[in-house]
Amino acid sequence: MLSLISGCVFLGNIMDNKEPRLPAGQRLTEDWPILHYGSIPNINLDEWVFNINGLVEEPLSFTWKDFMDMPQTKVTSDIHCVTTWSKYDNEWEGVLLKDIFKLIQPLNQAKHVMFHSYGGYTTNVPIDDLMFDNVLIAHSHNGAPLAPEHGAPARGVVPHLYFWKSAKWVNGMEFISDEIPGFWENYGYHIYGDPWKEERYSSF
Ligand SMILES: Nc1nc2c(c(=O)[nH]1)N[C@H]1C(S)=C(S)[C@@H](COP(=O)(O)O)O[C@H]1N2
Ligand SMILES: [Mo]
Repeated sequence: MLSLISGCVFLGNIMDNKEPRLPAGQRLTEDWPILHYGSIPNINLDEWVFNINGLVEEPLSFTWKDFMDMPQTKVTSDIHCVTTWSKYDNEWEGVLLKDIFKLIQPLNQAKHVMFHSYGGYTTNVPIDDLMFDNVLIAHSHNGAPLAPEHGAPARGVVPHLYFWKSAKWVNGMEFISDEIPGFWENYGYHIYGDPWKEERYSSF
């Protein structure tokens, strides 16, 4: 009798989940693979700068001190990489894009952002996707500063899209009107990249 009751509760929980935690075509990994094109840039914190420009009222640049003086937030999310590995429960710390948006005024025609990185990497994300509560520019992962190979001193983190949208060694956001492809998007990755829809590669 007791086991029947707990069985019912368990079933109820499963049915409350709209989707499984692991998206289709992904497998879980415990370690953290390192993936990037090109070499790891050497970035001096004294020279680090984050530039916000393009279709905004006033361009803005942060130094490392400006960035660390902004409200700091910790958020936990899962990573889903297009190469099929996923990693659960990553605690990121840094500045929410929501908080950055309080300091800037995108022009009406601005609909997308191109993230730019030291080394030349780029990736495009719609502005609306940056307003989620867990999208940030992170400097730490699971309580430790990011390692150089994972994007130190700071990287974008856009957890609801495949991980190529999370630019390592990030140094700016350019506001643009059109959905212009970034680096991997130009090489055939999907323009948007929703792991729940398996938007891995573009169809054209
Ligand atoms: N600057 C930069 N950022 C990047 C990349 C890159 O080549 N350069 N690769 C992307 C891809 S394809 C993935 S899967 C993740 C990998 O991040 P990780 O090495 O920390 O796991 O970084 C993304 N951000
Ligand atoms: Mo990737």
